[in-house]
Order: sequence, then C-alpha cells, then structure tokens
Amino acid sequence: MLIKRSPNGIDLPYPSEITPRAVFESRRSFIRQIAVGSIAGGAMLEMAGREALAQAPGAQKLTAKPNSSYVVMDKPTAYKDATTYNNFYEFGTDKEDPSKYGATLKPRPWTVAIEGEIKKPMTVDLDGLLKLAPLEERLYRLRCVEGWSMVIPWVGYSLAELIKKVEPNGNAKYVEFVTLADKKQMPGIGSRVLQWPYVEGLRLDEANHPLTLLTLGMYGEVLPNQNGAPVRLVVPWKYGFKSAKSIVKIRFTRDQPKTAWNLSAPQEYGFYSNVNPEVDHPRWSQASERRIGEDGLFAKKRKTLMFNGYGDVASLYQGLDLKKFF
Ligand SMILES: Nc1nc2c(c(=O)[nH]1)N[C@H]1C(S)=C(S)[C@@H](COP(=O)(O)O)O[C@H]1N2
Ligand SMILES: [Mo]
Repeated sequence: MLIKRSPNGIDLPYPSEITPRAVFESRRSFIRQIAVGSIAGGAMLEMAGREALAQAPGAQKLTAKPNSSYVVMDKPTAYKDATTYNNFYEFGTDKEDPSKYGATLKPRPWTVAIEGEIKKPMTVDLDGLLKLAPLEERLYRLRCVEGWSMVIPWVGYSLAELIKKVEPNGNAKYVEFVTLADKKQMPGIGSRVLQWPYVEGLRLDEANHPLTLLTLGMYGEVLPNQNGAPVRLVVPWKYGFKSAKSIVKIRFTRDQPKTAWNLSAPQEYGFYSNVNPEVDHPRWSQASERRIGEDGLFAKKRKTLMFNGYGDVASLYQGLDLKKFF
C-alpha cells in the first residue's frame, strides 16, 4: 500500500500533484477495499465500489477512464458530504439549501450556446457534450474561498477539447461562463445576494490549460443538481467560486468578463482568485483549510498549498504580481 495515512486519517503532508499510475491503481483498489471491505479486485468489486461511492437513485452512470495524470492522493470526500454541503446561491445561501431545494432544476433538455470571438459558433445539447471528447475521471481538490476543501472524482474532459472545436479568433482573450438564472427552477434567484445570472471568467490560456475540466459528472454518475447539473466548470487551482455551475453560455471575449463575486465585493474577490496561502482574504487568513469530513473536534486544519497544490500552472502567471492580481 503506497498510501500514507496517519492513524486518524488526517493531517498528512501533501504528496506531489502528479501520481504515477501504479499509485493511482493502488488508490483505486484502496477505495474498493473501503467500499466493500475486501481486498479482492475484479469487475464485480469495481462495480460494488462504484455503487458504494455514488448513491443518487436512478442517476445515469457515466463510463469514464481514470486519468492518472490528474489525481491527488488524498482520500475522496464522502459522496454524502460532497452533495449536502454546497454553495449554489441560486438555491439559497445555506450549505444544505442546494440539496434541499435543488430538485426543481431540470438538467434535461439542456443546451449550451458557444459564441463570441470564435470562427464556429454553435449550440450543443447535453448528448453532444457527453460525446464531444472521451470522458475522464479526475480526482481533484476543490478549495472554497471560505476556507474548506473537498476531494471529488469528477467526470469530464479538458475544456480545451471544446475550445479547439469552436476555433477562437485572434480577438479572443477571455472566456465568460454564464450560468442558468431561472426563477421557476431556482428559488434563490429572488434574493439579491449576487447579480444574476452568476457569471465567471477565465483568461483564454487558463481556459485552455489541460487541468481546466468541463465537468459532466462525479462519482461515476451525472452531476447531482446541487453540484451544478448538467454541466459545470472545475478549475482546481482557483477558489471554488470560479467553478461555475449549470452553464448555459460560453462566450469568448476581448475584454475581461465582469464576474459575479468580483462585482459583489471587488476588494475581496479579484478576477484571478488563484488559491494563494500568502494572500489573505481581507476578513480572514487563507493559510489553512478544513477538509470536509474531517471536521471532528480534534481535526487539525491542513495547510493550504500555493495554487491548491497544482504548481504546474505557475507558468501561466510569470511576471504577474499575484498580490496585486489576486
Ligand atoms: N452558478 C453557481 N456556480 C457556483 C456557485 C454558485 O453560487 N452559483 N458557487 C461556487 C462556489 S462559492 C463553490 S465553493 C463551488 C462549490 O461547488 P460544490 O458545491 O460542487 O462543491 O461552486 C461554485 N459555483
Ligand atoms: Mo466557494
């Protein structure tokens, strides 16, 4: 067993973000062991492990190939925690609101309009998105700006796969992600906590980074509504709010998009929002984080890592003052 774990399963040093295939395989078998209490492998146990990990009755399963280049060695967050402790303000601001009220969201039929500074504008439906590129499973850490984090086996493919199909033109410098804002499906839209629709954005090179995941599922199934069904972004080196849920439009622009959190509190949330333990939020430190599921009385906080541990992305920001461009 190559997984290092302290007796209570917490407070570990982070291994490097790149995990060799053998280690990944051993982690998967470790998950199977947890799931079924057995050491044996094989297809049946793989199935049993999957069933135990994901538990939305009747949810469509997604077959995805584990991508060993994008796996952290941390233990995956329990499905129950990942689906009941959410930020999705369109359904309310309490962590339980999205799981309590998310059922009114209709993830099918769904289309995403892709427009702006591209040669091939198009509208894709969900089946089109599911077929656009081979689905991969990637275990990513996601850290919220509020100071907690989770580790989730996402299913999707690099956003770059979609970007190359629509052929950005020379004016495209940024990508804007517009998410659903429908009063009938989303009870939180009546509130004025944020401007709706919730909009996020990336620089084109950030959007094209292979880590940026166009996400269609998690734990081997389509996304639960509370996690941003049917399609969302996961940008693992940035604070969670950059990972926009329930996307309906992807727009390529010359100018930096106006993003929801930046508009609501520009002094607290910049456009970049890279996870950075050295730049505190004006109201709290960003040096450490609480891993959801490890929040018992004696659980120690984890140190937050630069770029959330995804150090590869540093090359995107050469020459940029990350304290100024926070
Ligand atoms: N449309 C939309 N997307 C959103 C949000 C939101 O309120 N609305 N919250 C963001 C925040 S603050 C976080 S931390 C992550 C949480 O994702 P999760 O609930 O799947 O862990 O979603 C992000 N995406
Ligand atoms: Mo967040």
